[in-house]
Amino acid sequence: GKKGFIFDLDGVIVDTAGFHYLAWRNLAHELGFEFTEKQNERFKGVSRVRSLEILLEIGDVKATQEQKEGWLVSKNEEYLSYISKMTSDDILPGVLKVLDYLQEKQIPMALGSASKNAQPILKRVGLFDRFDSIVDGNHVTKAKPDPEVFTIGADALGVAYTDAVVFEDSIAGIQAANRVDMVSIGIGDAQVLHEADHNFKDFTEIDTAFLDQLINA
Ligand code: B16
Ligand code: MG
Repeated sequence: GKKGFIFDLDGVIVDTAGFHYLAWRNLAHELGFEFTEKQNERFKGVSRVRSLEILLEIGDVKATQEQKEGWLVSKNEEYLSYISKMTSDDILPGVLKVLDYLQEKQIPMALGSASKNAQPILKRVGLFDRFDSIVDGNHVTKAKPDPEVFTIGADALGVAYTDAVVFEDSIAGIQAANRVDMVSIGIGDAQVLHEADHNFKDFTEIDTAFLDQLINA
């Protein structure tokens, strides 16, 4: 059937994973513990609320609901201050070429992100108008590895789940795509994302021959 392509945002289209990490690490320091980049792997693709729970587990911090809500707000404010400085230069290498090629081939495209900040980020980097559908943290009730964010996207594009191709940088996101038999493409460390159907370090490694192969499969 007709193929549709679905892109995760953080770590796939833009390099905001580093901003999330900085903001969570600063909160950890405030609470008196260390938070490493390796530990941050588990935060990718995970909702803001769940991320805080994991962070507090790591630091063995007990907190009231009120404290947690305050930290969620201050973390997001710090994150928003980082993304307010983003420009189209923050689009990850190779991404525009792939989007251009798929657009030229008239392939429907959706965004499938856990982030509640997806829309302002897309606007800042000038990609808001490039997607036929934008599904983000404001639209889903179940977080990755639940496939909801991708199934809503495929439904919006009018393609069967088995005809959807998903680009993801997180373990949870790859698992979400695999659960409904979408074609999963891991962007990043192939060892971390070994459950993906295909792996690439970044979009510069993806050529038009590979895209044609996906389109015509
Ligand atoms: P926000 P993605 C995810 O975006 C990030 O990978 C994850 O680290 C973050 O906690 C989550 O969005 C929520 O983001 O705090 O902006 O709502 O990778 O699914 O595009
Ligand atoms: Mg991501």
